[in-house]
Amino acid sequence: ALCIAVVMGLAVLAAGCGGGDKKAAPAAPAKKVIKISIGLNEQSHEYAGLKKFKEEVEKNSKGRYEVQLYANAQLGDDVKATEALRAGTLEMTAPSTSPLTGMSKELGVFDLPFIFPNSEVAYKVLDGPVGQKILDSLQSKGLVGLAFWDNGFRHLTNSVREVKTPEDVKGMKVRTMQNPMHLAAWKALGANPTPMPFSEVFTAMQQKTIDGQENPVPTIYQQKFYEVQKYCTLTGHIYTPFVVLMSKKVWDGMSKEDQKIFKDAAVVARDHERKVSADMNKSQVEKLRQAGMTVTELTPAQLKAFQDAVAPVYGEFSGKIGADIVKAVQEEVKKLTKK
Ligand code: TK8
Repeated sequence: ALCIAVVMGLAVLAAGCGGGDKKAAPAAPAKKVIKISIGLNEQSHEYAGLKKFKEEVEKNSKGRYEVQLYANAQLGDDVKATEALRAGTLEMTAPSTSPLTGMSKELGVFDLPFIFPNSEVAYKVLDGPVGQKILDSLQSKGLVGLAFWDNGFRHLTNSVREVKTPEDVKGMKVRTMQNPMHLAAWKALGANPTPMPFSEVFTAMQQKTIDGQENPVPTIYQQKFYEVQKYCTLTGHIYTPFVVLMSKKVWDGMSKEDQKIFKDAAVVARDHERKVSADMNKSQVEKLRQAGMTVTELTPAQLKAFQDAVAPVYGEFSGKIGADIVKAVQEEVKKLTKK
């Protein structure tokens, strides 16, 4: 009966049932472990950001925190990992915003096709007051958004044929993220979209249960999608950010100083991650070609055909996302592109 405490864990057991006459040296306070999980692999721009984040947190907390990194959806895909944060069973994750619009409708503004003309404008909106407002909307969902990192402009790949026009995607089975706007956009183009978590995509392409998928160049290259996809068209149809999230339960248990360490680290790492992503976007189009892919750049007229085909998505979804937030982003974009 004495050692019934064993069920309460080893520490209790050691303290309660040990010899008791050895004087233990004052123990150093235990490091607090923060686990952070992502879906991409260790070669990704996102993982480069995580390494920087870890370095910053551990340095600035003088080793009081240990940040453990998990790639390849080891602790769950975007939706599962985010749910674990809400439950308080995982500390951090950095998913794409798109599969989370069921939890927070405001995030859906990024899923409107062609809403950002380029990364610079996207970064300014994401890092400015509108982006902050969207991050704040996560608090009521049990999530604290620390920063937006770069996932990037998404491009179509497939194993069937070269795509230059919407007609070319007719009937094509395209995997999308679990997001209603992505589904609507691909339906509008005449494709046959299938939502699926990221970790299942490679195998689905290999087994040809899907013909294609869409992701930014660094992901297509680093995840070796060229091994199972022959064609890539630089459609750039949607810009998706990553959002660096912490469980609100964990966040609320931290001192103000520690909260600041994490917030600052997410911002420093963001700038590093975006730089790595930009470099990869620059160098890896050529690498995809060298790996045997046919990479197609669209003419402005060809691109316009895609833009026109997906334009109805705005009418269908703006109200659901929140007309005010859609307008706020569009106005910011307009201001920033004028200069
Ligand atoms: C990784 C995903 C990925 C995203 C996707 O967890 O699902 O296609 O682009 O980066 O978030």
